[in-house]
Amino acid sequence: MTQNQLGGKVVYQIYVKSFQDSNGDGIGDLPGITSRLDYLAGLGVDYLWLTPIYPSPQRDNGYDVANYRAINPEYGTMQDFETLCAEAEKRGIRIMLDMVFNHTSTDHEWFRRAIAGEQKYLDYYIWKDGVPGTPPTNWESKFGGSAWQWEEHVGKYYLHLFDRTQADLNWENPEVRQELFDILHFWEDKGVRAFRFDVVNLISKPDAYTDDNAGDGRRFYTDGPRIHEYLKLLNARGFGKCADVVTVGEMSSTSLENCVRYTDPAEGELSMVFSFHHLKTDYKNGDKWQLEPNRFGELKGLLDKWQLGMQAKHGWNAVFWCNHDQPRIVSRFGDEGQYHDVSAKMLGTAIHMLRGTPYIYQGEELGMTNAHFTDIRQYRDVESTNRYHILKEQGMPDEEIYAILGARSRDNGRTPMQWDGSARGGFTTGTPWLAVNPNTDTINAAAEAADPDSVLNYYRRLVALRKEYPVIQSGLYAPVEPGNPNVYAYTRTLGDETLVVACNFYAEPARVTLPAPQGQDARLLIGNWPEQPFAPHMTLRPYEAVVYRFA
Ligand code: TEU
Ligand code: CA
Repeated sequence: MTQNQLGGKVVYQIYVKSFQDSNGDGIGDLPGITSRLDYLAGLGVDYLWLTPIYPSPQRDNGYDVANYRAINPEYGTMQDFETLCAEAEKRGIRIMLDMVFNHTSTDHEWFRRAIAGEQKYLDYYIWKDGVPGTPPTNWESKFGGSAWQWEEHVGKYYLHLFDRTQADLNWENPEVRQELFDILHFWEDKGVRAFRFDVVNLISKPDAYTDDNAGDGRRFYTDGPRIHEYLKLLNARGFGKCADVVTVGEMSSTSLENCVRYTDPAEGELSMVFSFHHLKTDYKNGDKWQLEPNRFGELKGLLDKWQLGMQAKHGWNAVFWCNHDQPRIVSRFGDEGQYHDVSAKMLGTAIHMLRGTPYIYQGEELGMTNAHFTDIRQYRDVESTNRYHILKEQGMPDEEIYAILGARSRDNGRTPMQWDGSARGGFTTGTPWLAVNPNTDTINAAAEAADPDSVLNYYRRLVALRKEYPVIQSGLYAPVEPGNPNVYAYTRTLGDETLVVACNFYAEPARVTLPAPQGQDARLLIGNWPEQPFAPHMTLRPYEAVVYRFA
């Protein structure tokens, strides 16, 4: 698919476990998704990215895959999957599957046969000599603790960049690569034409394993030595033969230079990438577990840098605020109180007018907020529960830990979808696997569908505008007032058409100076406050967003 075509698409992410339960067991499932397709078609989205749907012990909610060619029985059957695909297709929607190819669950047959001593499968993973208690290097797992686990049956350590039940695959081994490409073929034979590749820039490990004296080890394996070679192989052998396949790589701690190469069509690697630099401007010293007010200037600088850098060199961004690993954006950069709705709409505007392919994460289109749990027993996420214990051991008082988890835990983004105002939000008739946010009584799809001024109806318009205006799909991006301390503004230009976008990120009125193309009329395409006419010097109201089109 060309970048101009990608610019006309919108992807909706479904966290399967939390979207819609159909059988009362408290766990979202595939028939549940099928039952909500009309809602998704009404939003106007083109692709549904489903987080992993495969059998898994669920230590990391499916990112620990035990079998890549089947459906987790909790989520349904292969027949349910085929029904979902067919019903989606009737509505012009395609399914995007999540491929976790950096690691498998230690419950996967390959790992089991490895520890049973089969050499073929030992070579599927990364083993290093050592003695118990002294790991081969000081690398840290992204979920806390060492990245190495002693395996007594083998008498060696294996590498796990994530949980100890997520063993890293050995991409150096051509048999491993072929196995993974064959898995893509299996799903392509079922008609799947879109894939998201989990942490795919971590698959190429260094030749030598040495201590990292300046960090957690990531500099040795992030965008690793053979990464471009592997992605070219993945493309050529895995999906390159399918026409119109769409791929997105999740890139952990990556660089702009690498992302240009990952997505330039001439390189033959991926369609687009997720990068996360713009979601770390409220981390202190890069540490997610230390709270700090958002550095707005840095956020703007990063958005400008990635928009300009990618467009200058044929790169293509996935543009987004939210996913299942991030807190809710309205709680983070917006307002949960009096400005809830306007701030949610402003944040949506800032993303949806950008160059790239926008992603909407379930519930974002409703303005869903963080969960703010206050008891560790309410948390389910392995990263959050690990961190709780680490902070506790450091002597941090509970109150402080809950303030951190309440702002940063991945479970904030994972509470069940709020379909209606009933106690369980219409998500389930049983006990939900993770508590429903009590604010489902006011923030929910049923109420918002009935309110023309809701966040949901605003998101519908944002999606519809992208379909209608080529300038949104493929116009050139240029920053406006990069030094403005309160307003993020930019233009998009295509031929003699110009869009002027301005977003006030604060609860106080803010001044902005906007460019006014000569001899053309300005029309407000969308805004989140009662309309004010365009002027070169404007005062934006709290969290106001405006998009003017000059033509
Ligand atoms: O996440 C990769 C990743 O590095 C982060 O988003 C990570 O979860 C976060 O930084 C921790 O603070 C992907 C998946 O999206 C995530 O859900 C999985 O847990 C992870 O890979 C392992 O498969
Ligand atoms: Ca269920």
